[in-house]
Amino acid sequence: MSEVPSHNYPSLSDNFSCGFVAIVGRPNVGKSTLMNHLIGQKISITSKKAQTTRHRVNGIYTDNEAQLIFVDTPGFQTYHRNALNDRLNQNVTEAVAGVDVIVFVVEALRFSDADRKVLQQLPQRVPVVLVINKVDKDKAKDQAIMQAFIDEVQQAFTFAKVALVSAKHGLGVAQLIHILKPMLPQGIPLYPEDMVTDKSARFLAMEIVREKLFRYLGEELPYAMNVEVEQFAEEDGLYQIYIAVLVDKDSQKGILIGKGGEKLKKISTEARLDMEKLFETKVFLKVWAKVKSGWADDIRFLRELGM
Ligand SMILES: Nc1nc2c(ncn2[C@@H]2O[C@H](COP(=O)(O)OP(=O)(O)OP(=O)(O)O)[C@@H](O)[C@H]2O)c(=O)[nH]1
Ligand SMILES: [Mg+2]
Repeated sequence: MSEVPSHNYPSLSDNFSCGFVAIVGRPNVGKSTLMNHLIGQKISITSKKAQTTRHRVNGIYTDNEAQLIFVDTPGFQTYHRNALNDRLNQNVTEAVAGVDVIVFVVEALRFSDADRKVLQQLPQRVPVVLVINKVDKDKAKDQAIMQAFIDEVQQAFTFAKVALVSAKHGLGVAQLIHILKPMLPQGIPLYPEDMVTDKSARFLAMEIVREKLFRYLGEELPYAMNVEVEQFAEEDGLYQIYIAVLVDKDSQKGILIGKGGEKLKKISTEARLDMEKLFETKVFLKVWAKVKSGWADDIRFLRELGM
């Protein structure tokens, strides 16, 4: 954090705080859904499938007391080893290294070895807030069952605080911000107050297309694909975006395009609507399929994609 004294900035209160909060947890516990609700905009993609998030995404929350810079991370992958998973895990380790607070997310009434392994990766000196998500689930409404669950998780680790939320419904999210604020160092904001992410529109466009692949294609396929922005231009308030979906084989290309081109059309329309909402402008979007085999095991190629 910057050490610049706050009295250089007369418009800010003397005890303004600003800091980084990493959101970590095993795949699919709701980390990205939580971050989107914390900052009030959908900048991190979500889906029912594990390992939706591949990149670190910063979401920025600012009010008149504090600026919280949330770092959404890929779900920590403990089972399968390949170049992509190693890179995802490395992303998580790097993301937690310099933060002020860690938010460790678990799913209500599910605490598995995969969750425990994430806890073992966390650095020693950073305070960790336990966030129990998905408390809207029916079983979680039983107080005795929930208390037993909280006790079980707390036995595995010494948490600084505990919060119960339903990220999907926005429950407990304001309370979580309230818990986090006093845990941050005092300092001036690093970003302008109206900025919600440090990611470019180009990156967000790519992520939105990836989300639609996760939502509209079968179980395995989205993992065998990646997305590349070939062109991104802005003219007279219109965004013109050309995006290639990289697949391993011709057969996958066929599934992506679908009968009569319908699947790809659906993906492209849904993505465009999301982009228009996020960018608050008209978008012309062209999405097409491109065969590039073996990308998930090619470290050099992952680097080219910025992963
Ligand atoms: N019932 C319920 N479902 C939720 C809640 N929060 C998230 N989900 C669902 O859980 C699934 C995973 O959500 P994500 O936010 O993508 O999870 P993630 O932890 O970011 O997943 P990865 O990026 O793959 O590690 C989605 O289907 C969400 O809609 C919640 O509070 N209640
Ligand atoms: Mg995610």
